[in-house]
This record gives sequence, structure tokens and C-alpha cells, in this order.
Amino acid sequence: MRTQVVIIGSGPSGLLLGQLLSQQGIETVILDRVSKDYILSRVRAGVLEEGTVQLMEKVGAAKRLHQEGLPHNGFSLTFDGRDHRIDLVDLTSGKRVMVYGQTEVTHDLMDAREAAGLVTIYDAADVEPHEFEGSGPYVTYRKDGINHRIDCDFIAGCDGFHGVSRKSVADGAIKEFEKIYPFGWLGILADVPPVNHELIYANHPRGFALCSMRSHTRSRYYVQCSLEDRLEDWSDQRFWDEIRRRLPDSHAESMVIGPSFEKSIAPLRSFVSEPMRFGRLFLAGDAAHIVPPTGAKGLNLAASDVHYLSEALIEFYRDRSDAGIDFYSQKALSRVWKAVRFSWWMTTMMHRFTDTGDFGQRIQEAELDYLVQSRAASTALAENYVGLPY
Ligand code: RFL
Ligand code: PHB
Repeated sequence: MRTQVVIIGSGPSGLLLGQLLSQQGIETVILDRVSKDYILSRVRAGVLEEGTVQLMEKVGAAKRLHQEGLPHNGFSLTFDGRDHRIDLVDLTSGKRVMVYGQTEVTHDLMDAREAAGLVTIYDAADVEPHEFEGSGPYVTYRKDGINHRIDCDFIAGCDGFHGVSRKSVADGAIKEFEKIYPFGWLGILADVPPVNHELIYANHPRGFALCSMRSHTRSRYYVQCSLEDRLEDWSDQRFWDEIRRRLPDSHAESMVIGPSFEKSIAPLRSFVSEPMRFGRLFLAGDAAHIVPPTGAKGLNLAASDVHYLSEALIEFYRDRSDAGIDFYSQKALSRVWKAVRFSWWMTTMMHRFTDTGDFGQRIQEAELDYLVQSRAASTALAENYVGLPY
């Protein structure tokens, strides 16, 4: 088989790239090692920047997002018994975010791809990119016991942090930057109405907590937990008791509780690999970088990466120019590092650290106090949260 661009990974970055390219007549094949149902069972991000929403509109996959998504004009920061609202619209002259689950984004993009009759091969085993440093790259994989090869012009590695694309690059050609945080997030989904109409990010002596949502009847809640914790340690009752302790009384008292139907623990890390291009192989999304979820940036960075990458590839096919692809890595990384910085800062400000001592604790308190007193500091937070311009 031959195509123009092989996309490894059918997560949001791969699917969005596929739509952006096919709209311009560029042929793609998407390969994923797992099934469609498995991808749709993963519960992940929930907050979309306006730029991400606009990309969904551009590829004609935003109908349901506009029907069911919840526009949010602000969120709360609670700490030291205080409840401070960050008014995104006021602080950013009219910008807001959209609460709409990544699972739904993925679903809508899969539907758009299917409607356009484009090829996605699920359950593709042993996917491997080859010869991307030369002019004739190809990808091999195995499906139902049969070996396949797809020749192509370019390979897009959209296969997440554990994918094969980044690992295929020669050791000396890549530089990795990493920070592991000494805690994780325990998250649940439950069909109970959200405790507040906007998100609450809570800093508490017992640890961070986040109250988010998927709809008016479905809540997504998280608590900071130890990396040693196992899911069996966390009954629903323990979770509800713990999150209520970490919220101001008014919210704790009004929180509706009920059985969870999803529960998982995620470790927190910051990670960037440079560059994001190796000859005819490009990395995008979590394949190239990971941010802790505190700033709600992971999915949004995946979207901005594929925006830059699609523009570069479209320019290549339309103008026969390498300028865009030569500049892709630098352009994407410049936005990536700003989101990495913001996510690290939000994480540092909102979590309990056992390793920074009393000094670190006082610095955190001063940071929060400054943030709520200074419009300039609140504006910097709001500007990053709604997403820096592309
Ligand atoms: P994905 O979604 O991981 O998709 C990669 C796809 O590649 C496939 N794959 C392979 N296919 C073929 N061969 C191989 N060898 C392969 N290896 C992997 C996988 O099966 C998969 O289908 O990466 P992508 O597309 O780059 O998307 C990135 C986002 O998923 C991620 O950044 C976000 O979920 C992060 N994130 C959040 N981001 C936000 O913007 N806002 C949020 O509110 C937010 N909340 C979160 C989050 C991540 C979380 N976790 C998972 C820690 C909350 C949580 C709890
Ligand atoms: C979510 O709804 O899953 C969510 C929201 C905001 C975050 C992280 C996750 O910062």
C-alpha cells in the first residue's frame, strides 16, 4: 500500500491531523495498536481552549461540541478558607474555555473520518516506522497475523507518551527533559450533579483537589494521592470523605455523592523531547511532550501541534516548499515550553509537597495571596489558562 502521510496513533492528535490534511486533499492512513472501543473507553481531558474548539469547527466536527459542551467563563481557586474566582472573560477581554470530554472529541473526530470514508487500521500490532531519515520512509505492522507495509512521503508520530515513534529515533538525535512529581491524581467519574457550575481548584493541607464535570449530571473529581496508593485502597466512601475535607464547608456540605463508575490513578510528570522532527518523521502531542493535568493543557497542546504540522505539510504539497516543515519543530516547541512552564507553575502552586519544607510552604501561601490581590498576576493566570495564541 502507498499513501502520502502515515499517522501512527488514533488519539485526538492523530485524528485531528488526519482531518486537517484530508480536507486539503492529502491522503492519510491512521494506524493504532488498540481497538476503537478501547480508545473510546479512556477517560482523560475535559477542558478545551478556544483554539482547540476552532480547529474542531474547521474540520466540521464541532456540531455536538456546541450542543453539549459547557462554556465556562471562570473557575475558583480555594485555599486557606478562601474562595477566589478567576474571571476568565473579564481578565482576557472576552475569552473562555469549553468543558467537553476528550472521549467525546475523539468520538466526533472518528465519526468525521468514517463519514469521509478515510482509512483507519485498529488493532495494528508491532507498528514500526522505517527509513525516515532518507527519502523513502515506510511503516510496517501486523494485523490478524499478516505482515503489512505502507510506503509514504511522511510519518506523523501521534502515538502518545508510550508510543513507538519517539523510541525509533537514534539516541543521540534526541534530547529529553523530564520532571516527575512526588504524587499522583486519583480521579473518579460519577453520575451526580457537579458541586459548582464552574471548576474548583482546591489547595488544602491534606492535598490538592479538583471538581470538574462532563455535563450537568456527570461530575469528574480528582484528589492528590500518594504514588504508593492502589485503587483498592480507595473505596467510593473514602474518596467522597476525602474530597469534602479538602473543600470549603459550603461546597463540602452541598456536594451530592453517589457510586463512581470510573476510578483511576495517574502519575504526574512534565516531559519534553527535542526536536519534534527527524527527517520525514514528525512527533506531535503526547508523543513529544507531557504536562501535569493541573493546567488542562495536554489535549490543547496536541491540537496546536497538529495545527502547525498540518500547515507545514499543506505548504509542502501545495508549494513544493520545505520551509514549513523545516520550521515545524521550532514553532511547536516555542508554544509547548510556555504550556510546560504554566502547567508546572499551577502544579507547584496548588499541591502539597512534602519535600520543600516550611520555606516552600510559605512561598506557596505568598504566591496564592499575591495572585488574588494582584490583577496583573490573575491576568497572567487567565491568559495562560484560556490558551496562548497560535
Ligand atoms: P493519546 O491520546 O495518548 O493517543 C495516542 C494513540 O496512539 C496509540 N498508540 C499506538 N498506535 C500504534 N502503535 C503504537 N506502538 C502505539 N502506541 C500508542 C494509542 O493507542 C493511542 O490511541 O495522545 P494524543 O493524541 O497526543 O493526545 C494527548 C491527550 O490524550 C493528553 O494530552 C490529554 O489527555 C492530557 N490531559 C488533559 N489535557 C487537556 O488539554 N485538558 C485536560 O483537562 C486534561 N486532563 C489529561 C487530563 C490527562 C490525564 N491523564 C491521562 C493523566 C486528565 C488526566 C487524568
Ligand atoms: C477534567 O475535567 O478532567 C479536568 C479539568 C481540568 C483540569 C484537568 C482535568 O485541569
